[in-house]
Amino acid sequence: MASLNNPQFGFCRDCLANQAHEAKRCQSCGSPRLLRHPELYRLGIAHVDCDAFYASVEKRDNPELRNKPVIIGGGKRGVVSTACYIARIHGVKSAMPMFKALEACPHAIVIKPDMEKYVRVGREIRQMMRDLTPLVEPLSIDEAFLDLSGTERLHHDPPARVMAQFSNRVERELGLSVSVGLSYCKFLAKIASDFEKPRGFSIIGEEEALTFLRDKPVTMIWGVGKAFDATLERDGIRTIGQLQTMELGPLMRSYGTMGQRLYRLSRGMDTRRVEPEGESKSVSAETTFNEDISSMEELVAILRALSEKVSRRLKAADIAGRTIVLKLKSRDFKLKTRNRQLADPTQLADRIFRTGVSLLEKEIDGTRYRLIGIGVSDLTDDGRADPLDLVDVQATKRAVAETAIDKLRGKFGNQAVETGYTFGKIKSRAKEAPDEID
Ligand code: TTP
Ligand code: MG
Ligand code: MG
Repeated sequence: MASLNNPQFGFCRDCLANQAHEAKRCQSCGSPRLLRHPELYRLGIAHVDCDAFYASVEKRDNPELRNKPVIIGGGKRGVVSTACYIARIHGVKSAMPMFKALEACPHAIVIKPDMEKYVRVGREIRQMMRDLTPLVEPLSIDEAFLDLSGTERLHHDPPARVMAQFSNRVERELGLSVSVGLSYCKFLAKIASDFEKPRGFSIIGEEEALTFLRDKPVTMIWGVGKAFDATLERDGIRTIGQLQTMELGPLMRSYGTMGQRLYRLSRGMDTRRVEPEGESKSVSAETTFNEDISSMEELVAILRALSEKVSRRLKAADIAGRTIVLKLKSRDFKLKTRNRQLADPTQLADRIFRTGVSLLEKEIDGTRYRLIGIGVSDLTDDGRADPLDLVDVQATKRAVAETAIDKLRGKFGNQAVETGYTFGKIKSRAKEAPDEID
């Protein structure tokens, strides 16, 4: 039947059966969740975002919470991290002060965030994404872009069907729901995923992009935050449709490079690629001194503390990186960066530090430095970090020691253990005292 290949007829999100005509419900399973779109089988860029992520994880793990309003938050800042969709009906929102949230929804159950658990679940979801394509670009703990264009032969299915199966798999295997946006570019895929949350699947095609965007607020454009929105308001620009009527030259004269972005995105022109993790991001720490420093000994002590800070962040996010980057700024504000690639990704302070020291050694020539920083890039979370070194027994011993120190710090706090490098050395010169390191 030719009609089955006609995207207008679409398929059922629940049982994936092709639909033979424009019925309201699936002809096989009766589900109303049908996907139809003229470009259904041509679009390959998806954005996935979990629904009420932290709250959904807690509900999954405690079924008694299922039909109750749940707020995740509290802790030091006393704000809402997220609220389940039941609590949202009462007006509870992310970032709201907890007392306000409880005014709006007094019977809500408040749960402290369990970040370790959410990071773990986020990784499980990401792994399922990577089963579909290597081109997965995480944006945060609960969302990512996927580029599925060109995977049709691998999956024997177009991206739309692959993504529907993906969201079913996450529900079945992880007990969580996601919303999917499918388009031809990142900008519109991200907008689409937010469209019919929760359990949504929205499609924005190339043909409809201009019309779709016309009446939307300029704040929908990536990069237009509060301050820039105020600038645009001052200039009388409120909708994306207005930008569609403006030429590139005047926009760039008024807003510089941002003008170019306004010009392109307002017209649905977005050629940004989906960049898999590790290509552009890094984790780093740096410090500026009160007085410039030229001595190796003092710089090494600071480098150790910074390496530990970077390592703590990597460990907390459960990621590792392969390239170590040393950054130095001299008294005359000249910036130097030096980097070295390791054989395996690391998250160990010891390896970051030792690599940093070997890079630093070559830069000690009497130059007075005002800033030092150390970072790790080429990030990955694939679990291949820091294999025990069979050749360098000392390195293995240090790695084991570091794991033990981490455990102590986990129990007694970061100040419980100071290493020989940092002990008592950095308090005088560094602007940020080492005990400020989180
Ligand atoms: P979001 O994806 O923005 O929100 P969400 O998943 O809770 O809900 P939605 O269905 O609208 O996507 O953020 C993901 C998680 O990040 C969220 O569950 C909690 C955390 N978070 C905060 O801690 N503070 C915040 O202000 C926001 C927005 C999110
Ligand atoms: Mg979310
Ligand atoms: Mg999100």
